[in-house]
Parts: sequence; C-alpha cells; structure tokens
Amino acid sequence: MNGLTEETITHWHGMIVAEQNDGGPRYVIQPGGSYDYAFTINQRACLNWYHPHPHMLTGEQVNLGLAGAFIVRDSVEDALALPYGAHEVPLIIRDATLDSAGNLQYKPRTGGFDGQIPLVNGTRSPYLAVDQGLYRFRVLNGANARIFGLALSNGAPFTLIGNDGGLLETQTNLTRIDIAPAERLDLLLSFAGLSVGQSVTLRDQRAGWDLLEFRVVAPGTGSVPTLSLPTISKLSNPVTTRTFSFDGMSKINGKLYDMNRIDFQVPFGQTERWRFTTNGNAPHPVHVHGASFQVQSRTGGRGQVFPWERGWKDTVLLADFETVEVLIRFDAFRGKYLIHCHKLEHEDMGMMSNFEVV
Ligand SMILES: [Cu+2]
Repeated sequence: MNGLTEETITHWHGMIVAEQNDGGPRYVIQPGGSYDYAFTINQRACLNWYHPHPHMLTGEQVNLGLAGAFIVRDSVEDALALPYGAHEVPLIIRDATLDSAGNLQYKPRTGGFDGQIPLVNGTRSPYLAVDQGLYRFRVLNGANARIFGLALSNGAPFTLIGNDGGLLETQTNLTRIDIAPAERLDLLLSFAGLSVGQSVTLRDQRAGWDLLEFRVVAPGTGSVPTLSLPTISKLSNPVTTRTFSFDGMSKINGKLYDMNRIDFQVPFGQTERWRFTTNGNAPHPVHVHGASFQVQSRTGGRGQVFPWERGWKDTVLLADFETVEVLIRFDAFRGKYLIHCHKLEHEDMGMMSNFEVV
C-alpha cells in the first residue's frame, strides 16, 4: 500500500521475477493505492534488496530511507555450514546528509548525491560487539551514488566468497574492495587475531571515513575455512552483440528514457554480448532487470575484471574511459524489463531504457 503523498513502486533488485512483479516505473502506485505482488523465488542463494523505482522519484525515496535487504537461501549454501545467527551480519552502507534537526535531507546533484556522513544499517558512528570467532558479512552498497573503497584499519584482508548473484567459485583474500551502488558482497572475517578489548574498523578509503568499528568483547574461535564453493556454468557463444553508450548524465544511446518506448527486443533464451561504454560523466553503475549476467572484460580505465565481479552479477561499475562487456541470457520470463544507470540521480534524469524479452 502506498502511504506516501507521491507515486511509488517497489522493485526487487536481484530477484528474477515476471514483469508484473518486477516493480518497474510503468507499474507505479498512486498515493493511497495498492499493488499485489505474487512470485516464486527460484534462484541461487544471495543477498538482494528492495527499493522504490518510480520514474524521477527513485533518488529521493531511496535516500529518505525506503530500501532494505533480504537474504535468499538454498541447500547449496546450507551445505557449506557458513557462520549464521549472530555471526551472520547484514551491512547496508550508504551516505547521508542531515538537516539541523537531524532528519535525512535529500539534496540531489546531477553528478550524483554526495552525502556528508556514512550510515551503516541506518546508524551513525556505529560499532558492533564481536567475539574472536568467524563472521559472515552480507554487504550492500545502498547509497544513491557513492562508491565505497572498503578496507580494514589494520590492513587485514577480507575473504570474498560471494557477490550480487550468490556464491563465487573461489574464495579470495582482498585488503580492499571497491563497491558501487547496488552491488553486494559476501565476506568472511575472523577476529581470532585480536585480543578481547581490541578493535578494528571498517573504513572507506575513498572518502577517508570510518564506517563501522568492530569491538572484540568476548573470546571465541574460528578461522576462515577453505570452502568447496559451487561451480558456475559459464555463458558462452553469444549470438549477437548490443552496445549501450551511457551518454552524459541522462541518456543511453543518445536517448532519454520514455516510459512508453520499447528500445529493443531480446529473444528469450538467447545468449548475447552486451557492451557498455561511456563518453564521460561516469562512474555509471549499470544495472539490468530480468536476468543476471557474467562480466567478460573491462578495457580502458581500470583495465581488469576484479574478483568481486566474477560469477553472477546484476550491476557492474562502468568508469570513465572504460568498456565493459558482459554475457547475458534471459531464460526465466518474457516481458518488459529495464537497463539503467544505478546512480539514482542519473536514473531519475532519464538514463534508463525499456526492452522486451520476446
Ligand atoms: Cu550514470
């Protein structure tokens, strides 16, 4: 039910659902109205999230707090006996600006909202009391536009085991991970190397921010295990290549979003290569509805595919001077879906395109 004084609709980011349940802008609910969703969850275990998707109002509504995460589980993941309960912690990281009364204040900029302070799970200057054991952190960048450069204050590595579309094939120790809006991470971290009474801080090395202090308050045991992670079938042999140029701050392939225009059709079940390019005004986190994709290459700019970009993704970061290629196949539902920039201010200005799986 829409209790706002403006239109809204909820999109289930990362969920593979039919068009009627995807919550795109063509399905907005008027104030006082309601919408019935009903869908079966049939996909890999992963961390997904939900947020509004009304045309031109997404940035404001997400920034003022209408978003959250949810976890999908399956038997493959269960078999790994990963940390759970108090040792599995979702971390929704975003930035915010507060007014003099301490309320969230949305001040959009065409280059993307630039908040003055970080929030983790909606909390300012947070800490988490931990024991010396092993933890699983389910991380979501829930910011409108900010990229976070995650690192620990003591230089210790995280163990990356998953991302947007669930578990990766291999675990990787990394001392820094850059995460763009809408991207997710599945991280293992043991505090066994710290004494009770010590602490370590999760930091954002891009802004120089402290994000979350881990205070070790109790003894515990548990080091990072060597996991037998699932294999991922690779998409291959694309039938066609489509190029999407993210132009300026509001256009894809030179066009502003038009809710009533379908820009292209994609045959159901066909593997395609989608090439994302930009001629400036990036970074653009590119998000696709209706299917996950596999990142193949990044040329120019940072010039590599990072460990957190392997496996299944629904959002990939495109920076200036970069071309990113992915393979994608829509094999769950026919219907109308979206590709757009997930810098929400770009999305709201029209950097979005409708397509139809036929
Ligand atoms: Cu953009």
